[in-house]
Amino acid sequence: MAKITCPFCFETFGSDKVKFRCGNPRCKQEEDKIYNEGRDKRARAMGHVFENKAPSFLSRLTRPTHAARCDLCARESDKRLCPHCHFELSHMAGQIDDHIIAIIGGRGTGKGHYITTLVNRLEQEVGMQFNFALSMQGDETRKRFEDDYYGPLFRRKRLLQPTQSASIESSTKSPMVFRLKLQRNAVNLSFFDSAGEDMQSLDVMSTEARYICFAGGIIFLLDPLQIEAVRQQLPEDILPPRDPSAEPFYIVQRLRELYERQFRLRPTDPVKTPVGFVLSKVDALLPIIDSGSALRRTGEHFGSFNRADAQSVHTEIWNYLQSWEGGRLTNFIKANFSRYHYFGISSLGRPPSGIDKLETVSPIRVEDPFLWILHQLNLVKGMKG
Ligand SMILES: Nc1nc2c(ncn2[C@@H]2O[C@H](COP(=O)(O)OP(=O)(O)OP(=O)(O)O)[C@@H](O)[C@H]2O)c(=O)[nH]1
Ligand SMILES: [Mg+2]
Ligand SMILES: [Zn+2]
Ligand SMILES: [Zn+2]
Repeated sequence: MAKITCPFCFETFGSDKVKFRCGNPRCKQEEDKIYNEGRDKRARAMGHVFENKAPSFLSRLTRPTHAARCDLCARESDKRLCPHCHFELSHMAGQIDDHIIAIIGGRGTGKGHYITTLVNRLEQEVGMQFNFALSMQGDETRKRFEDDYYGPLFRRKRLLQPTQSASIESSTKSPMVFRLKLQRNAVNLSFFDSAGEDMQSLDVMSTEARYICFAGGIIFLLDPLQIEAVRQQLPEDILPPRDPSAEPFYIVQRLRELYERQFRLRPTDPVKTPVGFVLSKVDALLPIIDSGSALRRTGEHFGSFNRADAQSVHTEIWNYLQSWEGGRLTNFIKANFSRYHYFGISSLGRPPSGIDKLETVSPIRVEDPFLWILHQLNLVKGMKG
């Protein structure tokens, strides 16, 4: 029997235990207490929830329980729910691999813009180069991605709003689920966009951002515009206000502590989850970095992860961090994480100018960290370059 781990409450259960939600608008609409409980939602009528009553022995053997008949109206429904929290599971949950990708980092480091431009790149050029097909799973994901990410940035050409803490906005705790079709197989990717606000304390992180510990890969954004040595070299009008809570060094330490707590790591055990440490907003750095910098060209991953190119970015970013932060960040990372890589990206391609509409969105290297994680998960090949 296939096991499913719910990407909302992280309980694991057999696929025969799933419940269903009736999709017939004329069937009974009822308050779903279990759904509301985990989400601090006000009562609203939703489709009737029912169990798949004793599927026949034969049908169990021949096919997984994809759909079941409603006990009230007899209409078939394929909306499968986690039995513990009533999260709507993706179609193939339990049959294809699920990977959780957590995007974390302090307030205003650029996580929201990153996810939006990454998905857009994956749907376009990168998708073509790798023969990927990306699709969204479920109405919640489609609506949220359109309303909070794609719509504002690409249709209305506006900057995104700060993400609300998961303690007041429960959707922050929910993943956006994508299906990625690769050349030979398909996987579900659950993207979690965290609120920088929730990264400020270990207790909040461990309750509101528990998914981090279940992640198969972490994209950790660092804002270079919060690094003092960088601020001194750049014109003031492109600098965001100082925010000590976005300080990368402290958030990296909290991430480490989170793993120690959750998995009882000893101080000498490294975190083994792949973590891409990603310098965001590198567009703003172009005036002060080397003219031969790798950040001025593209990653050239034509169907496989370009390791040589990634290595040159890694070394370059390591060097910058070393000279700006004096080694405390890079040394801490080296001592505490065993699979990590440095990257540099820009989602917008140029510093946004105040309240105006964005003229263009031309991302730099946003796919690099993501492709590296897929490579770490053995989903895409690497090439020496
Ligand atoms: N120069 C430059 N600025 C950027 C870029 N991406 C984001 N920003 C700026 O950073 C601000 C914050 O970006 P968000 O993506 O909302 O940051 P976040 O990490 O999601 O922040 P929280 O939701 O508060 O955790 C934006 O309003 C932009 O002003 C970029 O690629 N280049
Ligand atoms: Mg955000
Ligand atoms: Zn659940
Ligand atoms: Zn019904």
